[in-house]
Amino acid sequence: MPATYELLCLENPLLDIQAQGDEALLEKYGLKPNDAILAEEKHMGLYEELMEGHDAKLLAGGAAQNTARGAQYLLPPDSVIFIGCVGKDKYADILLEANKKAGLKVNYRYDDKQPTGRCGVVITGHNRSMCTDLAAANCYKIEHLKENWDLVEQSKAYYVGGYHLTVSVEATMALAKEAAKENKPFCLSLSAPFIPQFFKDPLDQTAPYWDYVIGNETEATSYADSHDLKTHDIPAIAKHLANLPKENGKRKRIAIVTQGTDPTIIAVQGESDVKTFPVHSIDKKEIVDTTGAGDAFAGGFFAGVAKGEKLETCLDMGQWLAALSLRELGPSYPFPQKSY
Ligand code: 26A
Repeated sequence: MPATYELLCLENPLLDIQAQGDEALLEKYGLKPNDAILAEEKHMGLYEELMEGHDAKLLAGGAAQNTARGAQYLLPPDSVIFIGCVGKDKYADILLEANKKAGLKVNYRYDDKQPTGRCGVVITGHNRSMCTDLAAANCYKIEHLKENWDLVEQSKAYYVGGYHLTVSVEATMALAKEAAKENKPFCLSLSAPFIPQFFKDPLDQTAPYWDYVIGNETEATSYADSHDLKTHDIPAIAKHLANLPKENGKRKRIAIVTQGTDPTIIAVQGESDVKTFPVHSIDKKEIVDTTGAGDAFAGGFFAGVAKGEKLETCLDMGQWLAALSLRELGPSYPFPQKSY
């Protein structure tokens, strides 16, 4: 079957409920200023409180869905498809609208009972605390992937957000194994410190299949701690990730660790030198919101991979898209479209 999509992305389609907060709000819900967590019962009041008392904006979110919109931004029409589970509600319509605007194809499964997942994003200064009630997103099952396996076969590369390890390890592994079997690139993001910390075993199960593994410095150090690497040196951690045992010997693994405004670190399997790559500098005054900057970087980077660009160009495309996203509210990209 001829390949139709350059990239298939799987993870949690979420609606971001984003607002300015303060210490009192963080304290009320037991949130750290800069974090991403799964909501518990005690957090359920947060979403309404953000909407009613804090003038929240409703924005399309979900980390890998942001990356998918980002990759599509840089690729010809109909290059990227995103899959995940939503509810039958107006929140799903907001996501569809944003995806349509970005030209992103989706194959949502609609759950009958659960509403679309929500991520409360509480901004305090330069920090943002994210608290996710997965709801329908948590209902994605391997059967849904199997029912749509033609899309998997029609895609040339797979990107799974590590956040999906909280939902379906089976679906993640099915894509990972298919990638190795067909010699297609399989990309995984570490997503948040709690993934290497509390989902270590599922993460380790996917590790042999990573052709690309991507994360930021806090996720890399969380990985180092949970795997007892006894170092917080980012280049050393990146090198470790790149050189873990690998299933598909036809591709060298590439590990990418972003560090905010500090240079991005890249380690290639079997290479002794770790590369560093500067970010695109942007005037502090121009930064509207950092939410989703990492997702944007991944989107730009994998658009480059899909185009077959050399590593330096892929990195530059990632930095370029991240800089654009920093100038927008939430995990968004500017329209009318800018070209790289
Ligand atoms: C399972 N969890 C916690 C999550 C997320 C998530 N996306 C998927 N699963 N927690 C936060 N996000 C998304 O991260 C983006 C910023 O990088 C938010 O929806 C936000 O758009």
